[in-house]
Amino acid sequence: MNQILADKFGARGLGAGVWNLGPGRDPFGGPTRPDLPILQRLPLLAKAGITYVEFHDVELPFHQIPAAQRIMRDHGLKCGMYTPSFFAEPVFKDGAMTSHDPKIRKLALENACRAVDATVQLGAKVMVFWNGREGFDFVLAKDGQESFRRMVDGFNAVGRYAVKRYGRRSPRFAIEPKPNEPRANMYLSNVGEVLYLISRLDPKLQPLFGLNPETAHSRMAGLDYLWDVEMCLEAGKLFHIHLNAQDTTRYDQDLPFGYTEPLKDLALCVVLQDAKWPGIIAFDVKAPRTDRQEDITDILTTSAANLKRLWSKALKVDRRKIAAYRTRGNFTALAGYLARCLY
Ligand code: GLT
Ligand code: MN
Repeated sequence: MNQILADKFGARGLGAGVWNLGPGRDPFGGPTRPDLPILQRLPLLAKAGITYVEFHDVELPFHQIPAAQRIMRDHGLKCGMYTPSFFAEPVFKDGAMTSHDPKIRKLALENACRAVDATVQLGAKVMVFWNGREGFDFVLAKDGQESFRRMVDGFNAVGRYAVKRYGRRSPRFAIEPKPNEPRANMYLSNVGEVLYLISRLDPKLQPLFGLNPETAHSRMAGLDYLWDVEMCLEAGKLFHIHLNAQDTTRYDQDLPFGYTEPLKDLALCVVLQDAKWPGIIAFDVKAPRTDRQEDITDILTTSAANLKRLWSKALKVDRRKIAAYRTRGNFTALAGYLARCLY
């Protein structure tokens, strides 16, 4: 699998988060499987064909990095990205960088800086920020303009820390948009909003900031994921990618990549191939509650198999035909051509 990706366009391999292999909790019920210790999940990820693993700070705290690195070395794993968890702890219940409480904003900044150190220590090139609790459930609960300024100040402060401490070795920061869940309304809800935020950061730091668009998050908002990726590419801001699937606009499902909209996923592969995407192809999927412990990696092997199939088919899509359909304005026929390539 990884060879196919590498041979054909230089992508560095497949990624997945340790949280993808959870114990099957959902908002209405507790675990359905044993909660595997994080370090024990690493060999499973490797066995499923993953070469780049992703962690939150709460999953891999700084002092456990050496232990993780030993296991990673033994299993041929590298770290694809690291991310501070600004959503799990009660202290961040009303946001981290956008909290009203300056002490909480300070704590968020300290966590983010420690996550920068961990990212460097783990040799990852990217640190992700997901906007988990940044947002509001009730109108006027926050002053939107003030919240925006707090995010600008927060991201600037993290960027300044990283540059001061690591200079050109600083990781890059990929902000991951999501429209809602857990908050009713989340700040940085879509790609356009994040691009706007980046444009308001300190110009010297802007090159360090980009995006991590996720399939399900775009589709939850009723937006087209491919256009979101194309916008990131056009802006030179596609820093990371989280692929999965989503069954229309409802709660975040993190289904296997390629499951719900394979034709659009085929088109995504075409765009990534043409862009010569040099990064990791990372899945952000969730082993469903109904899968048994021994089947917990099915979600990853299914995603990887779907990607492999779609990737090979995308290589055969005739780009000249696409251009001709575009020129003639035969868009329905173009859709038919893509379907022929797929089925
Ligand atoms: C959380 C979220 C994901 C993010 C993770 C990184 S956490 O699971 O649903 O989309 O990528 O913080
Ligand atoms: Mn994600």
